Amino acid sequence: MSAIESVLHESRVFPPSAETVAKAAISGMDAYRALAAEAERDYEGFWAKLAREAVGWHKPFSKVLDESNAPFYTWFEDGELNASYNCLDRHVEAGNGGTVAIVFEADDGAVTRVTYQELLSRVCRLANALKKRGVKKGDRVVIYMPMSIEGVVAMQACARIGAPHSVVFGGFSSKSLNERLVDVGAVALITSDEQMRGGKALPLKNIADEALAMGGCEAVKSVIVHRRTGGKVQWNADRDLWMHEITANEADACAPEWVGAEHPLFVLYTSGSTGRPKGVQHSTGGYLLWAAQSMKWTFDWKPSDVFWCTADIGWITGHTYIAYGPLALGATQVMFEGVPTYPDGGRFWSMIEKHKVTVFYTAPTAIRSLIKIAEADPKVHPKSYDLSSLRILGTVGEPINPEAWMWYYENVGGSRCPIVDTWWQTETGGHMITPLPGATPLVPGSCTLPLPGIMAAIVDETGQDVPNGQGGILVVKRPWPSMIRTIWGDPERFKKSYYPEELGGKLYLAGDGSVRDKDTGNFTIMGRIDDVLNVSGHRLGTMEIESALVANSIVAEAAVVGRPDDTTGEAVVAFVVLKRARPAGEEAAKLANELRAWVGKEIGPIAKPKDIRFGDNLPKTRSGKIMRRLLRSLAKGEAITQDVSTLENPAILDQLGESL
Ligand code: 6R9
Repeated sequence: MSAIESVLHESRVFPPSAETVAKAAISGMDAYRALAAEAERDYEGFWAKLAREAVGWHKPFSKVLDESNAPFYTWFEDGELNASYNCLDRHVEAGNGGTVAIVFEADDGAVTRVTYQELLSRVCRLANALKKRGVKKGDRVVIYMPMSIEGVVAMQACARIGAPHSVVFGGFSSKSLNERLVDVGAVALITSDEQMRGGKALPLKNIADEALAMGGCEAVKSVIVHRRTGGKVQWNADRDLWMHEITANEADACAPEWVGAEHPLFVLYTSGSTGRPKGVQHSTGGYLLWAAQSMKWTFDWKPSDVFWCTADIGWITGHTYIAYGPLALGATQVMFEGVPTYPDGGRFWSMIEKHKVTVFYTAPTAIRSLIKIAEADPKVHPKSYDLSSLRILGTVGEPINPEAWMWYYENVGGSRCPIVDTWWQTETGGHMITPLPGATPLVPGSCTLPLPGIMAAIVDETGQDVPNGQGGILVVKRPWPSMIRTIWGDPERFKKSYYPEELGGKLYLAGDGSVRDKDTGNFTIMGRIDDVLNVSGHRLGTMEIESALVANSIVAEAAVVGRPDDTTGEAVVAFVVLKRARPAGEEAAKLANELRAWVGKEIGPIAKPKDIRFGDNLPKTRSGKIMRRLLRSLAKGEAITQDVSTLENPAILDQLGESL
């Protein structure tokens, strides 16, 4: 039975305990329904009230939602604010400067704590140093850094001077970094000498040098380097600057640059259904509002909490639930540099114990890999640690299979902590569909119900509502404050991708399939309906990987599909036709490894195909279209039962069915 079918037949329900309900801010389903009804009744009033409460405005807004240039919606447009002021100064001014903002644990276990007061000083120093190098409001700064306090400081410093940042995940290759530097038109790059993960050093600065040398990014005048390991780096004295040197003599204060609510806070690249990644542009006001509010609601956040989100700052989850949401609330959070399996598979559990984490937010892929390790070795089983500090668990990034959910619930949460399975996307800015810990009855594998104010629905290919129990396309019917504003430099692509004419042009198309339960209306996500794969919670476009493969001089043609995988959710399978004869045996294995390494270089290690199959050709219709559904069956090792009568070359299926 597939995971989806088992969720549809899932009969286990876990209502929150009376104690959890009693202590929660949104207490019980009636409280949830009342908020949702308020949003239905007076949509703009609902959001305006939240925006006044959750955000500190330098100049209050008078307009709420403007739909006149749909789908380029604007929110709170005439209001002015600064995200960094909201995340730092506000807490210091309220007398909470001594509260620990970040408890940072390095790969080797060293712990550093930074208070709000210290964080503010560090952000101001870097902001001043950036200004001195000519970086000003509206200029873009690319950040290519490991998980570090300095990474958050860099993001906040950009926000402070109104320079939109674009964080590039440290696992991306020089080519991917170059493409993003060029596309966003960066004037500065902030990086580190090296990144430490699992005891290994990765030379970020060298990769950054390579990216800059590829050209097209001559606008980058300064490269600011954070010294993490002291490892050897190349130095270009005209361009490179040590972060510790340029911040040493700067002032601890830097007046925040007040920006309009619609001023872009950041651009974050994500994969779509074409070969070119999309620069998702977010606003300042609407984004910050939802980062704070969704953090408060979904995690039922309280000042006494120790929050830990394990995502990387290179992804949206690390933006909203590390760099902005927790700081906007004045929370104390744990931040981790390393990997969950180093020095052993008990690292997460020992860190929860050590730092007395109360709210823990991670990805299904991490849980699945830790289940395997824990079940094989009792020493690193969560039951061998004191996890009694935990009160809420969360997951994000991909569907969680009910068995992994149950394991997480019982072994990590001690059958006492609600699990919030949060469905959302880079484009949505924050949580969209998720249980509320003190209200929603939990169903393993279901993200349950939309947050108040989020008008999620399921429609057919023409945009008509489908009844509960019937699968369809997940859409959002009304704009919401933290939504994507446009694709950087490509408004037409924004319109076509997210507000397609086929659905009537007014529905936000998420790109996921979903179904709602007949009785509860709970949503279950069935995965992407476009050419996007989800490998370990990372979004990868099949076209991007295909373009990378055909860029290799020995490859004539390539087609990439996903295959279900027990640990990573989906795995990348590539079908490749070479310009030379189809290789076999050892030669095939050697070439497959070369191509894997090639994709790692072109995009990054996360995109490496798990399985490569060579053929003399690809299965094509007489009109030359690659039949991907056949490739998906072959990738899974299934017998072909589909109609192949339109296939030009049926014999090819036998060849492509063979794994190496
Ligand atoms: C936050 C994030 C978005 C895609 C999304 C969907 C999948 C995310 C999920 C989930 C099922 C969940 N996804 N959360 N699927 N249940 N709780 O992951 O953003 O990297 O843009 O990915 O991830 O397919 O469309 P992003």
